Amino acid sequence: NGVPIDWKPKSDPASIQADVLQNLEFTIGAPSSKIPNEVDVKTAYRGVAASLREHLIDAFNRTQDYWSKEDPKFVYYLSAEFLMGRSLLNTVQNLELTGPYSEAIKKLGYDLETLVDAEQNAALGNGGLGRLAACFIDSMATLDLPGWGYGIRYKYGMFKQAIDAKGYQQELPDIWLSNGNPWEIARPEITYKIGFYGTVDNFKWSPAEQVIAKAYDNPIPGYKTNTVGNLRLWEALPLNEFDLDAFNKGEYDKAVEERRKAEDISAVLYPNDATEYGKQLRLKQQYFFVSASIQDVLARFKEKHAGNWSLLPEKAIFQMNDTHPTIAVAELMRLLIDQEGLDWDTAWGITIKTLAFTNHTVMPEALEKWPVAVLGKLLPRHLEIIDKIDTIWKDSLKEKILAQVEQEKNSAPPKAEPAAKAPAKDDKKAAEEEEEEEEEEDPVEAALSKYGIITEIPWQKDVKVINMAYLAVVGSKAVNGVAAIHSEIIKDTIFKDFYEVMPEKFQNKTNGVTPRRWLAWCNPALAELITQTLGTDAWINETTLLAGLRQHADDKAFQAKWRAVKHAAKEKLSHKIKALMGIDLPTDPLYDVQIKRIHEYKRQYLNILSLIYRYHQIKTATPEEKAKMVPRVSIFGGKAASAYYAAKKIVRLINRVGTVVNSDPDVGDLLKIVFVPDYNVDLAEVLIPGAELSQHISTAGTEASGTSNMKFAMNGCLIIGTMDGANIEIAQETGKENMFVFGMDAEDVPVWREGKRKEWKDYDPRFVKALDMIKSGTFGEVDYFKDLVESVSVMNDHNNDWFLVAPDFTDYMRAQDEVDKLYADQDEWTRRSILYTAGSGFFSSDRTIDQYAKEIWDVVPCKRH
Ligand code: 26Y
Repeated sequence: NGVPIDWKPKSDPASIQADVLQNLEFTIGAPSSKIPNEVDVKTAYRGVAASLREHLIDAFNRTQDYWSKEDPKFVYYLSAEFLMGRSLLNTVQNLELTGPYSEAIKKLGYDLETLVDAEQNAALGNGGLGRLAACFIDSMATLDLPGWGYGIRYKYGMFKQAIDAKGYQQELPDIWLSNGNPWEIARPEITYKIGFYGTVDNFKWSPAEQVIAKAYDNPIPGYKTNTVGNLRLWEALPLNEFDLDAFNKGEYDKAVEERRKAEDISAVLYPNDATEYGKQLRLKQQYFFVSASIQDVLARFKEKHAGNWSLLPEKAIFQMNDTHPTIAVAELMRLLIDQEGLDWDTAWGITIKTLAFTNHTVMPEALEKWPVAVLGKLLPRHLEIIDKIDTIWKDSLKEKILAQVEQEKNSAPPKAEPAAKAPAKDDKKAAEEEEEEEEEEDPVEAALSKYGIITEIPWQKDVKVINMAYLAVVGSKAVNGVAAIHSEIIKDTIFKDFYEVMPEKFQNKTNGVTPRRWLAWCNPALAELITQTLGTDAWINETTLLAGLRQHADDKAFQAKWRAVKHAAKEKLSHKIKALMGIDLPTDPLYDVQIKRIHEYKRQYLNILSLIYRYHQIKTATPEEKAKMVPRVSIFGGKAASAYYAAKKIVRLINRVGTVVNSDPDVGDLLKIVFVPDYNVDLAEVLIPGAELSQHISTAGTEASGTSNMKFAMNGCLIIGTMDGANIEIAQETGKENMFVFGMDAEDVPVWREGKRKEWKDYDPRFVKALDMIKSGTFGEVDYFKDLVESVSVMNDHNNDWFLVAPDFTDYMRAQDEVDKLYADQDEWTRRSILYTAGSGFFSSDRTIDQYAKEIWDVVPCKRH
């Protein structure tokens, strides 16, 4: 029913050209006298985007209509972050309209690449977790899986990073909507009320404050399919726009106060990617988007299946992306009980079939724990619900525990648990003191307390917190880690007790990345060579076909072509850096790249220390020795969280070293060190194709997966890395002998931390030399870098060098020597490069999403023809 849609946007170059012109005038409002040649590039981009939007909306509406009619089970990906990057190229490519659009754009006097560069980055995410969500919705659409992403339409995304003349990181606001957003569809008619604060009386919540959530839809085109999925983002608005009364009394601030307070909720992305930011506004954001999303899903469900709530788990599953959306457990319960009138048990039975949870980290500081006082004030009814979940959950374990305690009484005393991470110094001390004071407890209660969703933090007596990860584990049908090793580690550490009582819930879903954006679209020359070689471009959706490259790896003629493509990508990268920073980079040296958030655990420090030593070697080398050295360009990129001082010092150190090395005439082209400011998705799209070596050197056991490692591998970039996260699986697929593997394993790390550190005095003389150079002022700012130096060189402090920079240094240097040696043999290097791409098929997010769909979601493709 409805109006038959017979108009369809046309796809031939002439029609596209006419359509762009029409959009420039009537959508954008450019004066016809200036069209097309006199409109600026940003305007031209908007005209083209508006035209493409018609194609998108057409396929979007047809897809959503079809899904609505077929009523399949949907997956809803709840994520506080979606790091989408730019859309123009991805849209035109996924819709398979690049040919005609390029031609039409040329006829209008522009070129596609220039317009692509005019787009602002949609950076509504911090790093890996947010970009993963973006890859996932791309794959969902490509696989025709009924699914939507749900998140927040932040007005300001990830801060822009500038590096000042002294090498400091500066944070600037990301005003990404200043040129409009042609890809979104505002839905003023789709709104929900979200309550905060207030009181609960006899289970009835009366919020003291309410805001409106307004929907914006972002069509997500699949590749080689008619399916266009949806990313629905919520904007916060006031219930009452404007207080005219106050305005008339001359109280202008008060007149807009409610609006400002509401708009604050969706104003900024928290630019923190691991350290918990226990701010009330963050919890407000989380509840805001979770409540709006669940209300939205339930409203659609009711339209179709009014009253039949037991059917909900057959029609919907919510995937919670880390702890950020886990208030969903309590919100779904609240809506089912308080609003729909279900009893507790029925609601709980539905809830635990309708939610699933992904963990992305074992770092305790990133696992959100909300103080009961904070959550109870903001969401009093939810606190009641969580409290009851906690009680029932622990009750359900009592019998088991009782039996266990009895058994333990009769056998040996239980062994101590390994600590996931030492708490910070003061916390540690406090915890020990507290341990001493502790009185004898009821053994059953003591054993049960490990399972508590609501707990006391040991170092802050009497402060009760809600462990959101535990709430999610209890309230979900499935819990997964993001790489094989990580999924094992969470069962042994942070969720050990939970795993023991419900092992069937725990799964692994190794991450993946979309081969469209991260190979086919960002590296068209390599894509073309692959297609030629394999005789088909089917690998873009069937990445396992890339394995077909293996048989060409030894072919010298093919190697030469492969090398030429890589060299052209290096040139493109070099031009980009020249344009951004004014630095001239030679293109013959080895291009070595480390790009990711700046973190102690990711160990950019290890990388720069080795480069400092390399600098020393160059300075002291004889001309003969110099002639034998392998020239290298080392590129860093990444943002430090604004309050993470150690990370900021590392940024500054890299920049200081770069300044000194790059201007030292003794060094010449043997070494260049570049810190590219404002690393983001569109820079990654140039950096990754141009890289020959990439560094994934986290302390073993700390990086859950990593996803850029997969992107580099796809683009034929060799990896130097630890046996951590997805590196392990990449090594399996590529051949461990082809990777520069070094450092301690995840099992060795706790052993070293616990005991060996204390006696450890085996500093590598090269490590000592590098630190000495910092200490003696080679890079200036001796005082500023003092604690950074001490953090890896004073071992008597239990917490120092937590990430094992010093003990892993020697093996890292050995691996780096191997890198240099291999680079001198270009045929062998190229052979390996080919093997990386050939072995990367497993790391497509299509594979990951297929596994989620089959093993967790129970969602099947629903494709309109
Ligand atoms: C608590 C809050 C401050 C917070 C905000 C963002 C905590 C964590 C994060 C983001 C975490 C993140 O990006 N984790 C990364 O997820 C990737 C996708 O699974 C992994 O590949 C990567 O190893 C992990 O660090």
